[in-house]
Amino acid sequence: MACKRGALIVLEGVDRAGKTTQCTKLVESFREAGRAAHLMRFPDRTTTIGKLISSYLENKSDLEDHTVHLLFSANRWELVPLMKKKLEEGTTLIIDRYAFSGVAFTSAKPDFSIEWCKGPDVGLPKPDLVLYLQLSPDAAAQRGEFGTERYETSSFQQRVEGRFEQLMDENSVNWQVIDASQSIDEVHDNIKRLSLSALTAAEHRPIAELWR
Ligand code: NYM
Repeated sequence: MACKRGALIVLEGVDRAGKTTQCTKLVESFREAGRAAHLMRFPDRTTTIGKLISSYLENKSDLEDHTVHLLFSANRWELVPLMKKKLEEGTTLIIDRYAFSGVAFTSAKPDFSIEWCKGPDVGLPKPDLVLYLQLSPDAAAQRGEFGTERYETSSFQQRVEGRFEQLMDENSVNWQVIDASQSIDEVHDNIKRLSLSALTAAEHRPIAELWR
């Protein structure tokens, strides 16, 4: 590789753990430190596939469970050329949810195995770091009511949390667990430190493939 590549950093966690706030702060702090950084989120609701997903999440349409799983994955694959271009140009990508949410949410439904759910995402660009913002269901509840989107119930979120925990048992992915009950600034400081060291480690390594 001629120049240093950017790092692929993913934030995951149950709803209301603070992922979106922390992604925005992390991009700002990278830029302030003079490092190119770009924020992405999945689902990306702006594409044609993303609009189908958004309508499903807003309960405006119904989709068969396998079908919507494949659409979430397709929504990541359609952004892969852009992701690779940015990484190779030296831009660090900070991503709000990725394939781990895909697997955790679908496999929280009845009759879906983790193995089947991973299939369509095998080979995606592998994150250099996955930060899991951990927050107990009680602490999450104190942050306000759930919204009205699909999956936003405490019983479903608890099953999702269990699936994330199963995914974190695998050591092929660089998971780091962050206590999301701390203040916004404390969480940010932890995340920033881990992200900067992931960037240094990634700079001269080729982009790997997820779950392969
Ligand atoms: N979600 C997200 C999935 O079910 N599968 C996926 O692959 C991804 C990326 O969509 N409840 C779920 C998790 C969330 C919802 O919400 C997206 P938000 O607020 O846009 O992150």
